[in-house]
This record gives sequence, C-alpha cells and structure tokens, in this order.
Amino acid sequence: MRLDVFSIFPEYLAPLDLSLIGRAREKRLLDLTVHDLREWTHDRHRTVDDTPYGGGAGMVMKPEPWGEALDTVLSATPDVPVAEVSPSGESVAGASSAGEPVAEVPAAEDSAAAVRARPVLIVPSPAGEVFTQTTARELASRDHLVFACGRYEGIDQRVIDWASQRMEVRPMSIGDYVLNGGEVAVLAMVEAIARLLPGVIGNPGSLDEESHEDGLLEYPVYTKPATWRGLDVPSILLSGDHGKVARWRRDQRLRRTAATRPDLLAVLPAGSLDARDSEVLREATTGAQEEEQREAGSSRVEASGSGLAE
Ligand code: JF8
Repeated sequence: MRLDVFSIFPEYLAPLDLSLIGRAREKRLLDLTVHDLREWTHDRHRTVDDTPYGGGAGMVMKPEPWGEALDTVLSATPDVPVAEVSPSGESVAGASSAGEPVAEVPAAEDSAAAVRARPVLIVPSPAGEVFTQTTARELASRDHLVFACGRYEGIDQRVIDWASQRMEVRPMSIGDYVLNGGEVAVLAMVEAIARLLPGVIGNPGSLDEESHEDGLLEYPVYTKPATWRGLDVPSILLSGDHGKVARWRRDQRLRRTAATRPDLLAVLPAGSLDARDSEVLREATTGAQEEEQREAGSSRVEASGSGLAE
C-alpha cells in the first residue's frame, strides 16, 4: 500500500517511523511518504494561509499549494479508464501486439482492480464522517491513500471540490472533540488501517476477537501473579476449562458493552446473539435500569440528557 501524507508540520508524523508501522515500512509492506506542504509554495515566506473571505476568526489554508501538491500525486497515478484495466493491471486492447484477439475480461473484475488502484484523498475534519473500524477495513483494501492535514480554520473548500472530481475524497473525523489540526487524526487512522494489512501484525488471529471487529468490547485480561496487592485473578481463568473460560469471556464482553457502550448493542448484526447471550444482556440491562432508578431518586440532574445539549 502506498500512503502520502501532506502537512505543514511533517515532524508531527515522526511516530510513523516507529514500532508496527516502522517495521511494516522496513518490510516494504507500506510505502509511506510524509511531504512538507510548504514545498509547493513559491514566495519568500512560504505562505500557506490567508484571511477568510466573509470575515471571521482565524486563517484559512490557501488553495494553490494544495492544488500543486495534489497534482504531483495525480500525475504519478496512471489515468487508466476503468473498463480498460485487466485484473493483472495490463491494459486490454482489442488485440494483442501480435494481432490475435484478446479474451474479454469480466467487467466486475475490471472495476474491482481499477477501484483498488484509484487514490483516496482522506481529509481530517471535525465536520467529516466518523472514522470507524468499518472505515479502516474499507481503506485497507485500497492501493493508494493520500492524507491532507489541515491547520488553522481548515482548507479552502475549493480544494476538496476540485479533488472530488478527480479522486475519491473522504472528509473524516476521529471523534467529537476539537484538535488543532489533522496530524494527530492521521496518526490514528494510519495505525488503524496499516495493522489490517497482511503481514503487518505478527499474529493475525489476534485481530478476530478485538473490540469493534465484531461489535462487542473486549473481555478483561489478566497475567501473573495470580494474586497482586490482595486482588485475585478470577478463578475460572486458572481452571483449565477452555469451554468455561470462553463462556465467561463472552459474558464479560456482553456486560461491559451493555454498561459502557449500549449504542453498540443496538447495531449488532442480526444473528450475533444466542439464547445465553440474550439472557446475560437481559440481566445486565435490568440491573442497570434498577440502578438508574435508584440514582434518579437522589440526583435527578444526571438523567437530563447527553451533555451535548447543555
Ligand atoms: C482541525 C484542521 C478532527 N476529530 C477531530 N477533531 N478535530 C479535528 C480536526 C481535523 C483537521 C483540522 N483543525 C484544523 C481539526 C479530525 N479528524
């Protein structure tokens, strides 16, 4: 996978040289380049920002450096029409160079290969679609991702509109809080995407039972010693009964999800829960409701809403 990151603070992306991502780069699984946007300025002060039309606070990133930076990415992308790409990446003409007819390539495979190869421009923005594990999986299936890190009040909207006519553009938010720029969001997204690529993680089995891969939070984990500061590891984990351990862990995942992320339970795919799961959840949610009712008696204020409306 090829990744290009554009930023006026390229040193902010230094952690991408470390650990998992750094090793994936060494193994050539990832071809990652961090670019300084100021390379595409032409004035003495290497200006990337200007005042907003219409007035208001702060500065806006000028379109010209972004346009020239993205031109370099697009000029390096072979502009192959979708219908003329074969699964092997060769262009398909009506006949081979020797003159004999070339077999038709199925249209579905044509577009699958061409879609993979078309670059995706990811623009971190608090106004973007929320980045989830599903987004990470979608993006991990592509060959070329480009990240445009904004600063100040953001990037002139025409850059996004112009790019949308030439590549797939995904404005993305990593959550409902305010950052000073896109760099930290890119660190999070690149790590979430890269670890899904074949060969990047040593033990791919560890991907299956993770939070957010199947819609439930993780079970609690323990290691030696069996007693620490008077606290014991749950005895079932020392029992050697793999069936009981698996059921206990599943129960823990269900209870944790019900307690801290009930929104995740509401969107579980149909058929995710067996009878025992439903029983555990019924107990977990009745308990929570009784507790809520008890609390409502002493502090009514807490029941008033999400916190966002206030
Ligand atoms: C920014 C550029 C973001 N979840 C998020 N909160 N804030 C941001 C963000 C992204 C880009 C810029 N300010 C200037 C904030 C994301 N992603």
